[in-house]
Amino acid sequence: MTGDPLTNLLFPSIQTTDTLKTTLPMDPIIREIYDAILAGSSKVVEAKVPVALAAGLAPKQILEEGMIAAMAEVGRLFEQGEYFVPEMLIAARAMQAGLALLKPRLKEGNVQSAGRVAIGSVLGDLHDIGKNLVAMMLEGAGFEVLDLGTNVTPAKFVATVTEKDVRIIALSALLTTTMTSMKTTIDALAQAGVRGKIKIMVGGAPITEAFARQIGADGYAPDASRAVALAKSLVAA
Ligand code: B12
Repeated sequence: MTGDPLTNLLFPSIQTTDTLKTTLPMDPIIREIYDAILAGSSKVVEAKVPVALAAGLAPKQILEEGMIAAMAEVGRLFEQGEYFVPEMLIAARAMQAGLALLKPRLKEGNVQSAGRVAIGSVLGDLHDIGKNLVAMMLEGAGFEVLDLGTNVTPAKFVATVTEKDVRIIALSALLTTTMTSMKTTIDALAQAGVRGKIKIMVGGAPITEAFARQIGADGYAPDASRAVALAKSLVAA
C-alpha cells in the first residue's frame, strides 16, 4: 500500500507507481508552488511553502510533487527550446528559496553523528540544487557534511580526504560532459593512495548504477532519500 490517502481510497489493492501518482490531481497549494517555480517567482514560493506546511502537507510531498517535479518540467521546456538558461536560472533560485524553508523540516529528529561526508559537484559542473538537497538530507540524518561546492577539482577532493577525517566522498554531476570528471576524481583519489580510506557515492540525473560500477564508485543513488540510505549502508560496511 502507498502512503497517499487518495490513491489508497481509489485503488486499495494497487501498489502506487509514479505514473499513477502523476495522474492524480495535484493539491492546489502544491500546484501554486510548482507554478511559481516554473515562473521563477521566489517571492511566491517563499509565501506558499509556509502555507503548505501550515496546512499539514508533508515536507517530502511539497519537495517531490511541487519542487522537484517543477524542475523536471523546466528541464523539459529547456530541451524543447521554450526555456533558455536565464529561465532555468531563476527557476533554480526559486527552488533554492523553497528548499531553505523546508530544510529544518527535513531533519530526522535527534540523531547520532553518523560520520563525515564531503560532497561536491564535479569539475566543470555548476549545478548544485540536487547536491544541496543530498547534503541537506544527509545532515538531517546525522552526517557531518563538508560541502565543497561546485566545479570541484579532483585535487580538492584528494586534499579533503588527506586533511579531514572523511568517511564518504559524494560526487554529483548533471551533465553528460561532466560525468567523466567523476572517473577522473576517483582515479586521482586512487593515485594519491587514499582510495581505500573512503567510500565513494555518485549521483545526478545522467548517472546510472552501471556507470557507477564502471568508474569504480562504491554506490549510486537516484535521489536524496536513497542517498541517505546508501550513505548509512556504506558507513556500516
Ligand atoms: C536548473 C538547471 C540549470 C541551472 C543550475 C542552477 C543551480 N544552481 O543548480 C543553470 C541555469 C546554471 C544550468 C546551466 C546549464 N545547464 Co542545466 N539544468 C537545470 C535543470 C533544469 C534542473 C536541474 C535540477 O536542479 N534538478 C532538480 C534536482 C533536485 O535534481 P537533480 O539535480 O537530478 O538531483 C537529484 C538526483 O539526481 C540525486 N543526486 C544529485 N546529486 C547527487 C549526488 C549523489 C552523491 C547522490 C547519491 C545523488 C545525487 O539526488 C537529487 C535529489 O533527489 C536540468 C534539467 C533536469 N531535468 O535535470 C538542466 C540540465 C541538467 N542542464 C543542461 C544543460 C545543457 C545546461 C548548460 C550546458 C546550458 C548552457 N547552454 O549553458 C549549462 C551548464 C552549466 C555547467 N557548466 O554546469 C541539460 C544537460 C544535458 C546533458 N545531457 O548533459 C539539462 C538536463 C537540461 C536539458 N533537459 O537539456 N542548468
